[in-house]
Amino acid sequence: MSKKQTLVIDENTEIKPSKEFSKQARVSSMAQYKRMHKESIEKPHIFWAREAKDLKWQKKWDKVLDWKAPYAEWFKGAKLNVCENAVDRHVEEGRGNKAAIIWEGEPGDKRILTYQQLQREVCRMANVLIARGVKSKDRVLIYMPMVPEATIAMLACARIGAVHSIVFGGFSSESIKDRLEDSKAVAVITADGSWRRGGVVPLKENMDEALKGNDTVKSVIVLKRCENEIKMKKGRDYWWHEETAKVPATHKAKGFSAEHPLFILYTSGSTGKPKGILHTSGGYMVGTYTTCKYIFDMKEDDVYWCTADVGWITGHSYITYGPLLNGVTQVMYEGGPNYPDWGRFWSIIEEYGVTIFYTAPTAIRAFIKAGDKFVDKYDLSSLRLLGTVGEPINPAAWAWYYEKIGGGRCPIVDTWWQTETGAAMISPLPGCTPIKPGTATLPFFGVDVAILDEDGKECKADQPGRLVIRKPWPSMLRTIYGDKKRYRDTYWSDYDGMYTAGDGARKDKKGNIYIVGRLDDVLNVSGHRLGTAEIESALVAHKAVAEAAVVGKPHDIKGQAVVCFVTLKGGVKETDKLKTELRNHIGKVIGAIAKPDEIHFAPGLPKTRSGKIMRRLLKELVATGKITGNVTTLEDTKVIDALQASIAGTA
Ligand code: 6R9
Repeated sequence: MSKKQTLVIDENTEIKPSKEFSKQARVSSMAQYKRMHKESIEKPHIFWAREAKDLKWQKKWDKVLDWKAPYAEWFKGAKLNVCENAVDRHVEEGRGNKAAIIWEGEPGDKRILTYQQLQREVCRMANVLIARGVKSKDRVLIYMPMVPEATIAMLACARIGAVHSIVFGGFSSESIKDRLEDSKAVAVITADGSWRRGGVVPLKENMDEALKGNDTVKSVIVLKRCENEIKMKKGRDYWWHEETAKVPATHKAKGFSAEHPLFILYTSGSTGKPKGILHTSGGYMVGTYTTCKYIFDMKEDDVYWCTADVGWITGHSYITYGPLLNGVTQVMYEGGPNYPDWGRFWSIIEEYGVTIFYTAPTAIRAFIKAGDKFVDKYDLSSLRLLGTVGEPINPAAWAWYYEKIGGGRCPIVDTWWQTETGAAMISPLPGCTPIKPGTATLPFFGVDVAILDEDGKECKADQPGRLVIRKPWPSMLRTIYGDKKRYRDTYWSDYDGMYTAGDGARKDKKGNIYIVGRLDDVLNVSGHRLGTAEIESALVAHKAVAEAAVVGKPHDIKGQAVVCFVTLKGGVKETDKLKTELRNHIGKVIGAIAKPDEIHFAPGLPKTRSGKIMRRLLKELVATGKITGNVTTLEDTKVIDALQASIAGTA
């Protein structure tokens, strides 16, 4: 054990960046960070114009920001092509033969795509989409495994001005169906299947089910990945390899306006229906580019790896767009972290010499549980910077990540952000910010963050409140697709002209921000957002269920586990078989990630006299096994005894 590893890390540990790291970083002192942050808040037009100059604009903007709360226009009047910036620009600048994507499939197959090859593949797919009649602003639904073609599909849409909407490969047919209906997609890009922990996820079969009764989708492009048996519908379904063979590998990237829609990504909110978060081109491009440059300190020689899936916002901003806009080499991996064993990630880092590694706290906790022996076999000395995202990281996991993976030498950037924010908002800058377990530390450039109490007053140090952003930022969401009212009501109605994140937070005396967790009915399970209302509506759609309430319970590895309380219809028997059926039913309606950890049958749910389910009591019950909180507003106190007995397993 090295000397560094004897350091005891707890929540009070503060680690300053090393001199070596600071020296080579873009921002190397707190004074420089403060100066730049001040300028970015007070003179956003100057700050962002300077950052945007690194990128290629077919026509320059007339105005950096036009803000009529809650609607922002960034880089107004400009014309650009995001795909041209992520791909062609690097070929033009001499990076044509540099590896853009080093990919490893779960079964062990490997591929490297240079920037030039990526350009040719993207152009081919752009030409295929055009040939299939896809036009600017048309929506294209992508349901793909973690293969380079997922990135190629996204970039091809961006190139022709079509709007991609990715559905995570773990979501079910019914989830796809909802998203197809809401976005009125005209085309779909998918694959026969996807490898996951040695098995095949039947993507095309799920898609076929989702497309039943659909009349907007005219063509489905299918990548051959697992060679599993699938059906191809004549006149609708086309093979990726056949279509791309028919078209040229060149395509001229046209400029689109800066506010041209780039993608829709659905995320969970506090009601049953997922929200289609809409992001646009110019601001999102500048936001993802700039955060990668400063937070991940991306340099020409870096080998960067983000372990997210392109189906989530992290995969959009920090696999597809940000890293490619910065022209780095990145690693992409298809499968599970424990396939064939828990050493897979570390073997990939050793093999490709990964320098920057970005993952989620839930993965870190799972690695700790699996044991150090899986890490010890590998040489991780290429790493120089680590990142986390998705949920608060507990000090024990932080300490293990810092010492065991980072060898006590790599800064950790704990990045707080959301599907809605498009890019990281609160994070250390690795060359200057002192890092501390459990805090995402300070706001990024252009981010004016505050923690407010219910009356809109700023909270004092250490007092928890609601996290808000007081000024617009380039990569912010522009609306909820097709629902402006919901956009205003959800994000902009709590405090005048300010964005409400839905998270509770507190600031310490030094200004470090600690995220306490969601204030709404959104769960964070293994870093994935799930709405309790979505799971409840899936449950009550089952013929045996009369009523259901879903709450989160603290979980060592996942962060939160899903716990359901279910009241059955009269005459239905409470059996274990039915519990299994309900679990599978949720899996079918939403996707496997939503399958609950516990289902409890309850003769009744605790309700207020006005009929509202008192979730706070259920939360307390699952966390502690008891209900001690105020129950005076409860309609029927007898249900409490029954619930406590059911949790204790004595019912
Ligand atoms: C990027 C992403 C957003 C919610 C967010 C918050 C939680 C994300 C975090 C974090 C503490 C961090 N969250 N990063 N909490 N520390 N570094 O995860 O987007 O899927 O939309 O989730 O995740 O609660 O509000 P998304």
